[in-house]
Amino acid sequence: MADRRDFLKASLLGASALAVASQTSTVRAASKSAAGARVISTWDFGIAANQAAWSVLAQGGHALDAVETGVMVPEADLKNHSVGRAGYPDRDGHVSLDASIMDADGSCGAVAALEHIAHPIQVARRVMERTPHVLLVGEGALQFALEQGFKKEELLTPESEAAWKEWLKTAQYQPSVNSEVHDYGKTGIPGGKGNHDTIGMLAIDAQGRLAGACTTSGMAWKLRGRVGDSPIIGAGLYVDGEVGAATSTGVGEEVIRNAGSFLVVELMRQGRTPQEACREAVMRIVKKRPNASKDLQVGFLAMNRHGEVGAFAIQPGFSYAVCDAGRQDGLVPAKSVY
Ligand code: SD4
Repeated sequence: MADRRDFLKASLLGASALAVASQTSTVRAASKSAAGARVISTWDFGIAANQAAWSVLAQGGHALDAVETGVMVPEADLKNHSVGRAGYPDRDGHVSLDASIMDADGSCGAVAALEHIAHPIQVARRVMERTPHVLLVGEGALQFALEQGFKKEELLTPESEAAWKEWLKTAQYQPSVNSEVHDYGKTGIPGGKGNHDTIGMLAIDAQGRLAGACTTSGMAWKLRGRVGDSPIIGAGLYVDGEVGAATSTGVGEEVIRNAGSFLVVELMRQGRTPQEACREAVMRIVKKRPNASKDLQVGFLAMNRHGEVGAFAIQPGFSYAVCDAGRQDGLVPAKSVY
């Protein structure tokens, strides 16, 4: 009897050991197929977004699919008031969204001032893949999204509406270009807790393919029709498979003025590391507008074609999330001018 019990016990142990072994080999197989893959994104909400992107990369998936999947996480997050659904509205109470997506070969698509569609990044990808254009805006972007089968929804949540009404009480209806500092930052520090804004995500997959995505509700309480850097290819996002990729967060007007993400990629092309390139692009902004820069935040995030990453910001507080086969929840504080 004892022999039989021992035999059964040994068999069960063997079976569970086999199950563990086969699980381990699945994990190993996944990380083997994901070797060299990496995804990075702006701010701490990037951790959850990266994990969604990683679920694509870990299966050996394409960087473009990974970044689209990843940024849909904050787009759907009702607690996030700066990306997608539940984003803070413009001065007149309309939630209007900007997004762009770009592949390593220069294919790209974007939407700006898009209302009523919860996942603008998906519409941006459709612009890229199903039209001869790069950027659709406003009513036309909405019309295209509806033709593509996206659902028209009210994106203004009661919480965002209440925040907007609170703002109206004291703002005298004046839009502020740097609302992250003055209006919704509890600490008053740009990039501080409660100040998080755009998600820009860059990925390299196991086959060495780069891609990027960027999505935002833009500046809170902006003028109706205002478009930031995020949907402007070369400003809020740029990818060149031969060199690297860059994205930005912060005051979009400053990034557009300097063609920021394009500049970061070009600097990497000239031999700068990702961090050096981000720093130089930040310094370009500061040099042109030294006084204004004391009170505004811009952060760049970059990845080169070898998967090396770097970032730099004007103000302290900017951080970025990193996820690869070694670590899925890394958060790195970026260096800054001040
Ligand atoms: C914009 N860069 O619309 C975006 C949003 C942002 O702090 O990051 N705001 O300008």
